[in-house]
Amino acid sequence: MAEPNPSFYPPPSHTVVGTTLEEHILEGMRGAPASTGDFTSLLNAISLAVRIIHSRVRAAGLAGLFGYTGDTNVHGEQVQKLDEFANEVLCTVIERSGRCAVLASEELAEARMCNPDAKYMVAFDPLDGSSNIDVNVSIGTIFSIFRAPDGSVSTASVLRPGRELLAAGYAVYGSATTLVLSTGQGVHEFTLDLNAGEFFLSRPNLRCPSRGKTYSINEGNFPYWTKEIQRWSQFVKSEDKTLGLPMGHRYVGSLVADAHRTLLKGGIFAYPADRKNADGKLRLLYEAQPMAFLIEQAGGLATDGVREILDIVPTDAHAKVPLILGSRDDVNVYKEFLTGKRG
Ligand code: P6P
Repeated sequence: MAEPNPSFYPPPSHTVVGTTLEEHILEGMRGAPASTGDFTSLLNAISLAVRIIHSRVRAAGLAGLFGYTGDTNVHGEQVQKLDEFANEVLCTVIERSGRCAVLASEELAEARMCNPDAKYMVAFDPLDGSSNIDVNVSIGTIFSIFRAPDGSVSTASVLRPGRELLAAGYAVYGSATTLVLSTGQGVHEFTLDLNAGEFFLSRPNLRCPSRGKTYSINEGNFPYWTKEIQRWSQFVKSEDKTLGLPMGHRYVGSLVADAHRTLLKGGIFAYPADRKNADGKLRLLYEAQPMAFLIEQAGGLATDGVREILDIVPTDAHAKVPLILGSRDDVNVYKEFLTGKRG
């Protein structure tokens, strides 16, 4: 029998039952002041939604769920049937949990009040990477959890800097369905056991290497970038073995897939501003903030090129921001090109 993969924790063959997502959360909450179980219930609700979305994504082709609904969302983008389904599932499960005061979604024009007495607020991109749905390339769900303000709460309450996040995570619907989560105590990966229908801890304490071998950016936007970003793009493709150049290019076109690879292997992901998207394409509240929280928890960096993502306050639920994240050394080199210190 092949030796168990040492990167799994602990090797599945050496255990009867692994650590479930709920056990991991409860272990992290043990002794936490005033832990009432609401946070665990909310994360369990999100886990349930991810498992439901997983099952539909897997069967989308047979369930006639590929393609478009014919509607366009608040961003003028055509809504894919699976986008709408994923949004409905998350909104329903999170609202029913009774643990959420305000929810914000890429697929909702405005943030939505739920239980005004609840302690938490949730922002999510229900199905990131829609353009890849019909071609069977990895897509994902991204979410983040804030504490609701004491006293009166409104839909604007969710417009907070990422520094205030309590938790963030994403699911990758790939060759396996994995859920990567941080509650502020490191980053941990859970893998869905299809037979048990449960997420089990597969890789705890993920760390982003201080530098990596790949850069991830849509090179098709080269003509629209500033000169500084064009110079950085040419630098990472230049040949200099002492600097480990050229870097390899990897770009899936799903933020979740590109960010997950960058977190695990190191390197840099960049979706900068350009002449087509003056503020970048990715949304601050439910894409950049959760990814920045996770990459920083794993020892990496996340910036808009000048400011750290977690320091930026969203002006509205769908505000966009340039997003550059990954290994500290690689992100700092990018920033040096952007500020003219290099190049
Ligand atoms: P482009 C997917 O549509 C998405 O929102 C992110 O998941 C991804 O990183 C980005 O857009 C890809 O955009 O312009 O390269 O296709």
